Amino acid sequence: MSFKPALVIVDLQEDFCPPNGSLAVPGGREIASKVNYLLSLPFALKIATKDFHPQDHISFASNHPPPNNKPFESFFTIKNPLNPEETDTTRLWPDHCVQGTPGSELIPELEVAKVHHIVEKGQDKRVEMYSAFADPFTNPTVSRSKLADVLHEAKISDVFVVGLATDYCVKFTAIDSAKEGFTTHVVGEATNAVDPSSLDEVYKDFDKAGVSLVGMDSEAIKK
Ligand code: VGL
Ligand code: ZN
Repeated sequence: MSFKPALVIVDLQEDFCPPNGSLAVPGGREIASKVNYLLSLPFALKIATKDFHPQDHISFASNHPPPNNKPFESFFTIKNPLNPEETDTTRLWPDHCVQGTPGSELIPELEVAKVHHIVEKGQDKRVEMYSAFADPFTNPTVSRSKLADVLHEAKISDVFVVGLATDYCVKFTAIDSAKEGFTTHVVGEATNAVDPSSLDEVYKDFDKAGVSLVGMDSEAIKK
């Protein structure tokens, strides 16, 4: 298959960025200049994703009773609403990226005019959906975005993932991209993590999934 790259910019939204984001990732806003540089390159498709939750979303600590409702600290077991035997443990967060709020907007530093498609995710209140492709359940999948269809229709060979956060939505989006059959790369300098101390583990997960971690100067981007 011939080389046809896509750039997927994950969740570069106000709530994930200092100074005012409710779930601000350290250095979140600073990656915009690197993402904009990548947007100036000839990727066949340039896609931005948005975390886009309803106010009653299951990942918000505020929607759970005490004492297990501490943002960042508490965990919750989600059952697949379509198959209660399948469960997943999820971390609870401050309210973030609520549909229609300023926190859900892409940051103004991002040159959004160069983006071909915006993919919204996380709308189903019943499940967490870090991946921009689908929620983690498989049997059956509860919620799927249009991302896989858009990439397959364009006959994309390689997906380059950037954005926020390395250890959550970037990670699961990249791993799902590899599962979808795309040769998948994460451009390290154009991401930042909620918990930078977890990055060694994240990079091992990339390795296991066949996702390559590349630099901004990678030949893979320029070819
Ligand atoms: C994300 C936590 C909760 C992310 C989204 O975009 O990485 N993290 N929702
Ligand atoms: Zn979220």
